[in-house]
Amino acid sequence: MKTDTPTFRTRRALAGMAALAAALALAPAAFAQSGGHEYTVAINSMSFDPPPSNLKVGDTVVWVNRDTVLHSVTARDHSFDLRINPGKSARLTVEKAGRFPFDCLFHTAMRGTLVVADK
Ligand SMILES: [Cu+2]
Repeated sequence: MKTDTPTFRTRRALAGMAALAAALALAPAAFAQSGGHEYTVAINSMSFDPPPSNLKVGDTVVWVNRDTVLHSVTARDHSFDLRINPGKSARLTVEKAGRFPFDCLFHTAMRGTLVVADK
């Protein structure tokens, strides 16, 4: 009799459920963090796509690096500084209103400005 196979399957199933439960537990925290809108800004061919024009405090910008080199999204006043590897993304939740010029530390011709309104 092979009695160890069902036990093995049960263990694997339990491990899978534990991982799923952990993922579900993280989800509400991620939503609670922001509460604002989420926008995606791609980085393509060594330039930033235009940021959203209607950003408000509490909104989140997800930067997606579609290039094959490392980029940064660095505020000139250093209020934010993200490093984004090729094919990866990074999230930035904007916490104060104002104009925030930014560039890429590695390619200084890459520039943009985040304009953030009050809530
Ligand atoms: Cu760059």
